[in-house]
Amino acid sequence: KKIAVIGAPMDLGQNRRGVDMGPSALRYAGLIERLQSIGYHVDDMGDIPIDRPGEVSEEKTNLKNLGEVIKANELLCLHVEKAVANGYFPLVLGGDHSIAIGTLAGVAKRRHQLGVIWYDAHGDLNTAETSPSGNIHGMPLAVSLGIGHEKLTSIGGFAPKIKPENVVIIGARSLDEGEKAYIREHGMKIFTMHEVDRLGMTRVMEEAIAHVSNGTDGVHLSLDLDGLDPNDAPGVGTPVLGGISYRESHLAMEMLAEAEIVTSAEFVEVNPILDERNKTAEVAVELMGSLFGEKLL
Ligand code: DIR
Ligand code: MN
Ligand code: MN
Ligand code: MN
Repeated sequence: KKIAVIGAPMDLGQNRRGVDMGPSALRYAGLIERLQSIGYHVDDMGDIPIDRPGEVSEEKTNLKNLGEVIKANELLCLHVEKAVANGYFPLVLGGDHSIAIGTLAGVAKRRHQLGVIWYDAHGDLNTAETSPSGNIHGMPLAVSLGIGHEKLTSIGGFAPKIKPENVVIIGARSLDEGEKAYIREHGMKIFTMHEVDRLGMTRVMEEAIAHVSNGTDGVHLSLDLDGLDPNDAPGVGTPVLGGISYRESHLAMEMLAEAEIVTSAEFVEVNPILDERNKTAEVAVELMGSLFGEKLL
């Protein structure tokens, strides 16, 4: 099996600088060697270029850095699609979560019934109208579902990329009003922290795996490190107390590995400036080890 590692050092989808160093932090934490030691052929494709804010001309909207975010995601889409076409498992390193727009666009070009696991404290289901912040990192799931600014939803040349019935959100504990309305309206599958506490991660993952495997032709894991508890993953821009533990997250990744359903993944929102001695990147690399089938014995 072959993995294509693609860095997306994007920090323009939110307010905290430093998340653009996420790909470096993940590589420094030993990502490439870790994947190789499990037995994969790993091609590190390096990082896609990201413009500085204000470089790309923009129309006036309340979407921060819209032009730069569009340009980077169009490019990321091309790289991810090419990786899938060449038989690679695309592993995208963020960067803030706005890069999921390009990752999903690229994967969805090749997988028309894509299942998605959204592991996050947030729903990322905002639009320009519902967003309290104007930050595009709070919108990538909505955009991929075909709702939001047309210039975002049309990235890759088609919309929508995914269907609400093929998505499961895990770890949510901070949802804006517009996001709640969308989830209710579409009956989206969601395991908030209440369900994680109540059912336990084993049952949550059993149900989540069954849900995203049903009638799909691939499963994408979009893992926002802020889905984890800030005690375990402090280096994130928008931490929320009461998150998924390190152990629960390992279990979740191990169950995904056993189920053999995941066909693409991204790990986002690692911000080394806010971190404690690269702890969050190290946690992310350990979770990737489990996701890719690392075994103790
Ligand atoms: C908030 C924060 N819901 C927003 N979203 C984050 O700005 O839309 N997503 N942090 O990961
Ligand atoms: Mn090679
Ligand atoms: Mn997110
Ligand atoms: Mn989040």
